[in-house]
Formats: sequence, structure tokens, C-alpha cells
Amino acid sequence: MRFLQLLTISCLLLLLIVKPISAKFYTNVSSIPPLHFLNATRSAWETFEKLTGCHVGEKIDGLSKLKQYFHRFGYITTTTAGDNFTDDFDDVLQSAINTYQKNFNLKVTGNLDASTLRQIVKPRCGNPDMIDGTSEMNAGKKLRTTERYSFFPGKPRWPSRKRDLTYAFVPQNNLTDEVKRVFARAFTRWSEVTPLNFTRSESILRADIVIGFFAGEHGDGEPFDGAMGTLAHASSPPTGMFHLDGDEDWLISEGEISRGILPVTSVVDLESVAVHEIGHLLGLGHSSVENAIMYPAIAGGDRKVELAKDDIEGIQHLYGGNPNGDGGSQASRRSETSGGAESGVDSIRRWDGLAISLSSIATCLLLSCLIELL
Ligand code: TQI
Ligand code: ZN
Repeated sequence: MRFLQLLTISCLLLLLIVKPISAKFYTNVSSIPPLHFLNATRSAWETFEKLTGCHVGEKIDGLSKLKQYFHRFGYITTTTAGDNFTDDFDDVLQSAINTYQKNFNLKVTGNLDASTLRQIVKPRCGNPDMIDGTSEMNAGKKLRTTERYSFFPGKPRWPSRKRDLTYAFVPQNNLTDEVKRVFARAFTRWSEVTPLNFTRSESILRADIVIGFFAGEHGDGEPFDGAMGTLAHASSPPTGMFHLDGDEDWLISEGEISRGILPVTSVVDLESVAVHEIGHLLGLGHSSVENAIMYPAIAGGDRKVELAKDDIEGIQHLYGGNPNGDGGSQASRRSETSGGAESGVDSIRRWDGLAISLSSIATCLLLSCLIELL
């Protein structure tokens, strides 16, 4: 009887945790339904385009919209501006433009020049650039003008005994091999320029990096927001958590589209996002170099999968270069290196697994006791 109760309760718990995802995977551009080709930025562009050349003291229709945009991404704080934005080009707007230009490595003019507006109307990631008035992007880099990459606070990285990292997919996503290959390609781009190797593991308990698609709230306090907006997030080392928004429409085509060819769509190139998130997983923050993988914006429907010089310099600062030279000898490095040193790690992981199962059994017991009391 008790056992049955336990069983039903654990099933319920599992159902609660394992929400189905609605992610659609498109294998090529022509299979995307025409609805997605509606140019989402056109109207924004038209509103903002006529603001070109606008400067302090002027009052122009549409400036309030622009202020809302800057407010959304953290360049204008509500305390300084209130929630009703006027169409006046005031000091608040000018300082927002200044900071924005600094962040995106544009010429700092404080004016709405064409290149600034071009950057503004680009589709971008949904997270603010500025939190409480401080930026993660170009902060404190005035003296270092050649390095544009960044790290997480404290410069966390995978420990030096760990050069062979494993990754696993959460089984309930039931991903196809085609989708898994996209991730494998993304990992290879980083292993080619570092001493790191990535191999797939079937066990999410033993893998260093766990990859999963989730919709909405998924238990880490950072719920996904439905189509567009946030696409994915990843943790800094040595926590290998890689979550992707299951509500996006993902494009998994290989090398068939290149930059700038696609019209703006709401379809997201999976490999581009994977390469970017793996950068985070390995310890890279955002870069202010526009062609870098770690630059915090990508045009909708765009594909950016090749590491830029800046990305390579950033990652090699953390791990050094590939000891096998230009990365042409990938296969030889895949030779078995596991052995004595790894077994310690393995047993720790096993204890992890045991602790997790013990705690879930305890939760079930607790719940069944509660139900009996009612
Ligand atoms: N996700 C954000 C990102 O990966 C989440 C994030 C913001 C973040 N700041 C971070 C993650 C610092 C780790 C560390 O940047 S996202 C892009 C890009 C996103 C955005 O969904 O907005 C890419 C994911 F760069 F295009 F804007 C992938 Cl490539
Ligand atoms: Zn990022």
C-alpha cells in the first residue's frame, strides 16, 4: 500500500517536473512557414529612422518610444525619468545614448547618428545591457583598447585537471541525432583552439555539462519567456548548466545560410546560440567586438558560428592554445585519456547521484505522510 502511494506520488512529481516542450526544429530555410518571414523590425526602423541627426533641445515625435527602448535595456532608470517619457531630447536621453554608444563600441557622439540607429533597430537579446546603471559590456576597459573580451567576476574556469569535459542531453527532450550534431559542431569550434576536449555522455548525472530545452519556468529561478526574447542561458564554470528556450523555433541547417542573406525572421539559428552559450560555459563573458561570437546581439535569422580573433584570444587567456597546433589533429587527441585521475571525479559524481535519489525518496515519504494526515 505504502509502496503504491510512493509510486503514484513519484509519478506525479515526475509529471510536474517534466513539462513537454514545443520547440520546433527546422532543417532548412525553405521549410520555415511564410508567417515567420514577417519583418519584425520594419516598423521599428521606420519609427526610428526619422530621428537621424536629432540632438539636445529638440522635440520630435517618436523620441518617447526611443526612451522606452533605452529604459527596457537599462539605459534610463525609472527613478530619473518616471514612466511617462516625453518626446523631448533631454540630458537623460543624451546620457543614455552616450552609454549605449560606449557599450556597442560606436563612436560616442551623444547624437542619434545613422550607425547608432542602425544598431538600435537590430533584433537583439532580451536582457538589459545595464543593471542598476552599471554595464557588463565595456566597463572599465578604457585603458585596454585591444582586448575586448570579458570574463565572469573572479575569472572562473574549469580546473586544470579537467581538460576532457563531457556533455549530456536531458533524456526527456528526445532530441534527434541531427540536433545533437549541431551541439557537437559547436563544441568542436572551441576545442579546436584550446586544450579542451568534449565528448558526449549518456548520463546526465555524470556529465560536466547538461543540455536541455525547457519552456517557461523550469526550476532554476530564471524562467524562459516564450518565443524570442531570451533564447538560452548558461552557467559559468564549473557549473555546466546549458538551458535553451523550448518555445523558440530553432533552425538546425548546416552551413547553408550565411550572414545577411536571410530576411529578419523569428527563427533562431541553433548553432550560433550554442557556440555563444558554450563560450559562457567555459568562462567567457560578453565582448564588445561586433563580429565576436560573444558579442551580445545577433540579428534574427542570422548565423554567426565562426570564432573571431577576439573569442580565440579570450578563451586562450583562460586555457591556452591547442597543443596539437591548428586543430587539424582532432581525432588523435580523442584517444582515451581517462584512467586513474578521473576515477576520483567519477566517485564524487556517483555520490551526487545517490544524494539526489535519497533526497527525492525523502520528499516522496514526506508527501505521502502529509497525504495520510489529511
Ligand atoms: N541569453 C543571454 C546570453 O547568453 C543570457 C545572458 C545575459 C547571459 N548575460 C549573460 C548568460 C551573462 C551568461 C552570462 O547572452 S540570450 C545571444 C546574443 C542570447 C543572446 O538568450 O539573450 C546569443 C543567447 F548574443 F545574440 F544576443 C545567445 Cl548568441
Ligand atoms: Zn551571452
